[in-house]
Amino acid sequence: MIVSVVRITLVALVMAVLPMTLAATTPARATTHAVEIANFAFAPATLTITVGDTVTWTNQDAVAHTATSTTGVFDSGDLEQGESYSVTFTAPGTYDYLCTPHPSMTGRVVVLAAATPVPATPAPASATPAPASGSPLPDVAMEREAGINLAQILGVAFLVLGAGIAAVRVRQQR
Ligand SMILES: [Cu+2]
Repeated sequence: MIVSVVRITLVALVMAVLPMTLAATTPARATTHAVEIANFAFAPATLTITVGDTVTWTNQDAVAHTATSTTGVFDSGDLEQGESYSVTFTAPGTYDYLCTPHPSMTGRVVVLAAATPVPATPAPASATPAPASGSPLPDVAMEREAGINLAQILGVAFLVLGAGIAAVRVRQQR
């Protein structure tokens, strides 16, 4: 009876650790996308990104512009020539924005949900931004993996400790 409880606990522990391992093997690669503000226009006017990505607007004009969400999600305030403003998008959706002093200047950021880890229908090669030839993998992604691995190790150590305490209790009850 008690042994079967311990066994169930161990199975539960393994099931708790497995998703952590899977998550660590498929790290999301956050990207930064540039939108130039030049000649009273946003370029690109429509930008499609993935959740977790960052958009950086940079004003090239001598006149001050803003990147202001039409739904109040973000507002750069006045960007003088050469100034930049960044927003990291954490929720999927369509984000329309405009320049407050020049409302005819409009733009849109489409934020897609994170890519599904199921590789049943691989995306066409053209959809993947081609990395510059010979460029190494981004350091950011590697650092991120290392961070998750540390968390995993701590998590497993914690769970093993818990299982050990459970085993000792079983022994005491006998
Ligand atoms: Cu403007």
